[in-house]
Amino acid sequence: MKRKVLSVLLSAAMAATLMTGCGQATSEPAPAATEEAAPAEEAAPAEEAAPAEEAAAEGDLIVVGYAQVGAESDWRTANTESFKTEFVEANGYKLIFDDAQQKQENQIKAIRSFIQQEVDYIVLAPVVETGWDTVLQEAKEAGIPVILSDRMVDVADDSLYECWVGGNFVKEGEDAAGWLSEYLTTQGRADEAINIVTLQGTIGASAQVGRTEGFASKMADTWTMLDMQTGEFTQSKGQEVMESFLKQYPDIDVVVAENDNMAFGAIDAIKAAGKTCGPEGDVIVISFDAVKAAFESMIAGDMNVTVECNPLHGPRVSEIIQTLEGGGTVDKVMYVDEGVFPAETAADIIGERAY
Ligand code: GYE
Repeated sequence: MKRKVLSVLLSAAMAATLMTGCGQATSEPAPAATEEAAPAEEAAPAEEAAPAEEAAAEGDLIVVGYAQVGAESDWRTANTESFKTEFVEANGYKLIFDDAQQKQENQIKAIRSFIQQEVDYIVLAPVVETGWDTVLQEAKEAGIPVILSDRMVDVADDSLYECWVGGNFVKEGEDAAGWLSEYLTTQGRADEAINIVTLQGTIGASAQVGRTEGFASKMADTWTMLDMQTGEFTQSKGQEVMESFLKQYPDIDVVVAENDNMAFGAIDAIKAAGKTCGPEGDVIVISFDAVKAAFESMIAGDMNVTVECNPLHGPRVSEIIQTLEGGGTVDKVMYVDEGVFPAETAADIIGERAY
């Protein structure tokens, strides 16, 4: 009962602090449960033993298990921070956080352990899309709602998860190609043969699948995709793959890095090979995420554009949980609005970037 009162209070606070841009926001939390006898409960006798009070307070917390992908990128770090800041006792939560080091088997283990611990909610940022049916069925049978955040799952039965909130990766890929098309036109290169290589994210991850697909769907006739290989969303692997691309292909016009960290690695590889990149350079660098370091890279003249992907899902997932706690319903799929930031905007925007 106390927990319900707390959740109603939180819902109001949450509504005020929610980030703008969370597309179709979840439905409003259920109306305040005014019939809840908050004052009687709040007026606990002062002499009540402290340990008992603490135990009661802990029992009131909403326990959330977060199966996180890993710590592979700046985006991921910002995402973890967002959850750790939001899911704190002061907001009525106990967070059990698990870093799966980019391995699905670790995420499956984490989910099973959350089920064993009887958490109230499971939040999953699935490393890849497939292979979740069994473990999500186990969560369903245990009566624990699963909220997907960031990446998507590909399951036969979509009742295995409550909802999903994240970026529109296909649109991000389309936006990247759209930017390139316009940029080449402004450079008088619209009819030129353009050679492209792609550093893909973790193969089978929604962010990889969507960005690759979105970009491919907008390829101009004059563009050739020379090669695509995974850089696992990490800077070191991005650098390594770009080094081998540069050895294999003497005439690369564009590198599409499916996240900023791989782009940073690619930029290092390009420079090490004695080439230049960015608006004044030999190779056009297109990236995704729009983390602060990408703006620094654009200001330094190395990167041409970054397509935004917002990682601050903590408050969004919290709002979803509060809505469900209040008996409300949420949309099954919730996209976050995202922008495109070319190099010429970087100096003006960098001050606003929080991560
Ligand atoms: O682009 C990348 C991270 O799934 C959107 O994962 C996320 C991606 C993000 O490692 O930097």
